[in-house]
Amino acid sequence: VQALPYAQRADNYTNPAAKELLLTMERKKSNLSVSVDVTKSRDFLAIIDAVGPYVCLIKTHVDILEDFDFTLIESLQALSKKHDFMIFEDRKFADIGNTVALQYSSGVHRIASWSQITNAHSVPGPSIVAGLSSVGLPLGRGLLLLAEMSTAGSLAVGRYTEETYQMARDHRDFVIGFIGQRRPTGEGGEDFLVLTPGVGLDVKGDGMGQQYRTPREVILESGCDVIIVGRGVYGKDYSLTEAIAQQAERYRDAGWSAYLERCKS
Ligand code: UP6
Repeated sequence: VQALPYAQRADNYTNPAAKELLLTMERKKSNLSVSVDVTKSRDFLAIIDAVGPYVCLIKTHVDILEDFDFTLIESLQALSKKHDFMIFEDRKFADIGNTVALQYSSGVHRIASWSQITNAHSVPGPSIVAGLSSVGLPLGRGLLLLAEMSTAGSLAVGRYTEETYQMARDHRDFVIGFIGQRRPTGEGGEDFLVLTPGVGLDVKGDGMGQQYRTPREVILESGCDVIIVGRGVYGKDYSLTEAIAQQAERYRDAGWSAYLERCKS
């Protein structure tokens, strides 16, 4: 699977969000997702407008925004049209089916109404997929399961990770892949998307448990599909939009050249 071009893999999915992501990656020649973890709407939109040309996917944590209101979602959707990227709310659901269905559909954020892709921890077992699927599947949304984490000492290893892969195989209509650090082994030939956070070109960690690997390690050596980069792209001064755009371009180029090399192998 990993040697195939992204666009060709779109046919391996019935889920519309998975197909659209793979086709967007090919169209934009980008396997970069920027994670926009800032607290002010103004910075949030400025960063997205700056990195938009270089990304296939914008990853959000809308619960971080201190001035969130729903009109922000309209602005985000306008930028998604302008720059041709998809939207992934990194909500990391982790509760019983009934509760996650409510958290996904309702509340202040109404995530299911705008986020084409979201994710969940597998810790509650398959009922979390059933709960989220009851809301997301009719809307054509896709779910990623957290199979592994980038943090030092993560408990998502070994049997937990393997059982997470199995949960995904049992729900291929809605579960389109994983947040993880490598392509699953022991696959039954299924195609899954692997989106990988903990990516940085300049530093190895953040002093709070985060661990960074390079785009080349992630895409070429570990067979993952999308690099997710946050602070490596926008640093600490969000007003430097030109520098932010340049960093996004640098990560886009690093991710894409690793992918082209992988297609040759
Ligand atoms: N994230 C990780 N590691 C995981 C799962 N998710 O870092 O295993 C998310 C974080 C953050 C982003 O919640 O939004 O990816 C990484 O940001 P950074 O590049 O600034 O470290």
